[in-house]
Amino acid sequence: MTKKSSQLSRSLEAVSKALARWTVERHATDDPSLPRRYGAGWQADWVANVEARLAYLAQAIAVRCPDVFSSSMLWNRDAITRRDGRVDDLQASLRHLRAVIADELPSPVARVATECVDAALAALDQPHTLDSIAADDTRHRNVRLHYLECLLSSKRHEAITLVLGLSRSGVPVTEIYTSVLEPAQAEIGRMWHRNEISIADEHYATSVTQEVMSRLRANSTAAKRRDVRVVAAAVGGDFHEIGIRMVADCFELDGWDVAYLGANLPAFEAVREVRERKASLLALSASTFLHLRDAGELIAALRAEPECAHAKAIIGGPPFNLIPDLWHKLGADGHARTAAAAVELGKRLVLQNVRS
Ligand code: B12
Repeated sequence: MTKKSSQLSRSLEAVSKALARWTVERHATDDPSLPRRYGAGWQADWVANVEARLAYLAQAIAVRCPDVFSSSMLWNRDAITRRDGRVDDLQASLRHLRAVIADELPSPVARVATECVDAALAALDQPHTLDSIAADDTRHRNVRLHYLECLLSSKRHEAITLVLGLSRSGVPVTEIYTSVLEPAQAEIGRMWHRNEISIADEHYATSVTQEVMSRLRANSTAAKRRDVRVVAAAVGGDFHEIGIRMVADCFELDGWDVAYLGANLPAFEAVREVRERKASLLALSASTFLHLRDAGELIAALRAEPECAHAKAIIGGPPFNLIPDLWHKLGADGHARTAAAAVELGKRLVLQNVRS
């Protein structure tokens, strides 16, 4: 990510409302059946939808990664299909958006933006489904499916008892995080996205998982303390806290001195914390594509702070698990798929010359 790509991204964002309006006007002229098919108020809804797509496009431009926009549109297609919408309307809307961008924006931003839209249109021509991963991993498969069933049927006590039982049988917390809680939450996300469960169902599951984590953490003992500090947080604007909390817990269980600062941490605070705590590592989480630019800018701010010159920055979250080289585009020192793997990565980056 560069200063220029960040500026191009913001310049697109600054005019996104107008672009969305023009796109919908062109679409309505081209397809007079839209008001009849989508009903009263359709135009305002469509403008909001196109604006939301432009937010993802702005992120793809910031990190110079068309896959970010393609992935977001495939994800959008999945949601539309599950809500009885028509994928050909999405495709037509993207073609009109492309034409508006090409006609109305100056060439530096138009060039990168149309490249991303073309990549998304090509991706939408290919088949793609969001398959459940809940049954994939064979480790603790039955407990995982049972836990998920408890979350979906409001059996909070049973969920807690189940996981604490697994812990008592000797399974390490890090393994329970990776093989039970994380895939269950991912499946909750998939079902929510596909309109199979409500937002309230997701909130219920998330609160149970947070409680389970607190109980597990209280019952576990950390390894011998290492004299090495890590600051762990999710980027400003990102409200997802479970992933980064798991990362923080795993570092702590491994003996690191951890400052867990939760979700939605403003960039200047993150840099200040790394500096003042003399941390060797910043573990940063970004759970949606919408937070990539802020994450990249935070890492750039860390690099620009002379007193943090020694600190390494690692990053993770669902977007980085989907697009393998995304972490590199943001200027991070590394990425790991899971909290347990984050600790191994941290050790490699920071402890190579330090006795552990
Ligand atoms: C719960 C949830 C929420 C809750 C969060 C509440 C809370 N207190 O945390 C709320 C309701 C706030 C929420 C909101 C939104 N969400 Co949400 N959410 C989820 C959900 C279902 C579960 C998240 C979770 O707990 N995961 C479990 C953890 C353990 O997994 P994880 O985050 O992947 O973390 C692991 C690894 O990625 C890695 N890792 C994580 N961080 C780090 C950091 C480092 C340094 C390293 C090395 C590794 C690492 O280690 C972790 C443990 O192994 C996910 C689904 C999913 N697949 O995760 C969607 C999901 C992340 N949300 C999504 C979206 C789109 C949104 C919204 C934009 C929805 C909307 N339209 O409003 C908003 C954004 C709000 C905001 N500003 O942040 C999408 C993101 C899609 C994308 N690619 O952009 C997902 C994937 C759902 C989906 N399938 O569509 N969400």
